[in-house]
Amino acid sequence: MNKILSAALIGALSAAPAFAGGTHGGGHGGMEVGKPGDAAHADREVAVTMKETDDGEMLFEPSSFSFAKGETVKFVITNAGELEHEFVLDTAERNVHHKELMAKMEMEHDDPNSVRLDPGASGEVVWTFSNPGTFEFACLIPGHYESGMHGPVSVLEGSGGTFTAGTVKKVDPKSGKVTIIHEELVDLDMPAMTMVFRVADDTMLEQLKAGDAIEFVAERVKGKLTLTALK
Ligand SMILES: [Cu+2]
Repeated sequence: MNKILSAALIGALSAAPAFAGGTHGGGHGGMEVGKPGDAAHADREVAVTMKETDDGEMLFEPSSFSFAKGETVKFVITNAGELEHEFVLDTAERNVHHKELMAKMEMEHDDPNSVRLDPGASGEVVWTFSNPGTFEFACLIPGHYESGMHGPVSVLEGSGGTFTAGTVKKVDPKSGKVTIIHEELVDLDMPAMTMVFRVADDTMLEQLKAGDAIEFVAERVKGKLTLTALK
């Protein structure tokens, strides 16, 4: 009897979160992707462009992001296209679910994790990435996600390491390595020189090109010098 009762209870309990997950709590309190940030205390500002291409694609530029856990980012988003677009930050799972809802009904949001923009308009999302993981930015207007409007946001476990200035000399996507001419690496007790680093996440490579002035955190990960955060 007890067993049957607890099985029923577990059934009821596990059904409840699935149902609750179907509701639409964008931006209220804590989300997995983080929480609304304070623009006055943003750690950095990034420009994002939304547009369509001549061959029918719709896209974001840049197409991926990588941040350190705890960073507050001010996204300055411009719709350079001829259609309405939106920028939504969330988990990929929630974006897919949200997209399905939007395909069924006309929805407009005013949540802090998103902004919807008319052609030619600009807007902002200020967001604190409080949890490590891989998240997603996307446009959930029907058909737009499928046309290319989504990309990964990697939030790397912040080490609290010291940021060091450097200049990118070379990016090698094949080997997953980047060569940086850098200042003294205080945490690693290394003088200024040019060195090859691995990256903690491949999306970091997409953000780097030769000649870029960057600030980065380098750590030994499994004995190898690795970039763990980037500005
Ligand atoms: Cu769009």
